[in-house]
Amino acid sequence: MTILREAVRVLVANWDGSYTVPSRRLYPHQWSWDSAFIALGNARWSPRRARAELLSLFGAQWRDGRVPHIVFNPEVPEGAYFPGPEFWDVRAPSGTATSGIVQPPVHALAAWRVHVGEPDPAFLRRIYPRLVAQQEFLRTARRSPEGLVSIVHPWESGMDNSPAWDEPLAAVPATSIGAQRKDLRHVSADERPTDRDYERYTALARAYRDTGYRRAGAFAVEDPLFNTAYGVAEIVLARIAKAIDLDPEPHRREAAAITSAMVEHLYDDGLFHARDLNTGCLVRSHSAAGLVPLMLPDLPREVANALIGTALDRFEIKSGMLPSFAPGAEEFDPARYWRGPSWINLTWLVWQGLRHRRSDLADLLAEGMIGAIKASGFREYFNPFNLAGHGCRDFSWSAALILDIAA
Ligand code: 2M8
Repeated sequence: MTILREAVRVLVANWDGSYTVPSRRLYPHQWSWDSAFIALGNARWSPRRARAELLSLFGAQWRDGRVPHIVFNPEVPEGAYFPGPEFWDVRAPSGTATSGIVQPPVHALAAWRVHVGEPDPAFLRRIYPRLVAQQEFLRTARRSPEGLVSIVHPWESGMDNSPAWDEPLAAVPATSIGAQRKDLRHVSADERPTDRDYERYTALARAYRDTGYRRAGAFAVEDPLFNTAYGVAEIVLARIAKAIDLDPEPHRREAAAITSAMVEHLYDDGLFHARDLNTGCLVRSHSAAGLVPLMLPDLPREVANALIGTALDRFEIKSGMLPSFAPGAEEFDPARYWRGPSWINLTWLVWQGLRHRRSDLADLLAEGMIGAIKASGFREYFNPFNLAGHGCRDFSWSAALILDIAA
């Protein structure tokens, strides 16, 4: 099948020797959750490369267990990406320059799938303590009184300019960044966050940096996608622990605790929502992040059924496409980044959640993802109605996850 050969071509072209860049020009370093999705795809044709991808990312893990959202390649000129290493001004114990924030912890799931594809207990033994430390960081540094994990920057959600962040971000004072943005050299301004968004992203990151990456600034939310990733990681860590003769029970208990805390505090009226820690209130938006908890196997049946109803009614997934924000909502924009377009990784997460609940709908999403790529190539995101491609071309996780879906 040509599309699969093409997917491998994209991943080979974006490989940098021990990891894969998300895209050559727009994102020329290693990104945390991108590497997990890329490993999932690489597992289908080169398990060795998949293992290397994850081990190289965890090579930049901090002493406190955090896995930075960007690991900078010292050979890429400072001016190639903003904000670069000089802005973040921090190094991992390995000596590599990194950012100081994190991304959704989907890595345990990737590590487990890589192992299932080609069993390698030595790899599992090597990565398990690192995955545990990643969770431990979130549990200790980011745990809220409700038992949920919080994020301190929209970049940590992976869904940077989602309309869900408009309200909590409004509390962040914007500071001018001049003409430092590099993304607009590669992608049209209509498809990216606004300058105002960037002023706030930069102000928030600077404030966090100035506390030694310890204390949250004006943005602190509990995000359903992030908490689901955390919970799924515990479920998978239980499997990994069992496979290497360790006790799976603590992981099972943690997964159960996070599932019930999410249902209690983040669920309302057919969708999970983020909760703003500064106001204590739910941010009632229409983000598809609220459907990702379908991945949690112990979700109460009535909650799972209500989410599926929402996916059908408000997100119109019968079309085969999952918009990142509900099309009927005022803020919806089919072409602007995380404000409406369909993304392969987000769709993949919901697809995972539907596979064992409604395989008919999961199949529709799989066909939709393959159809979008056939129509427009391995683009970063897609208009959910006419499948027009947006953002950069030859985007790694779009290629990687197609390999996983088609396998
Ligand atoms: C996007 O985020 C980066 C900042 O981390 C950016 O806009 O420069 C997001 O789509 C994020 O989820 C993704 O990991 C990253 C690289 O693909 O790009």
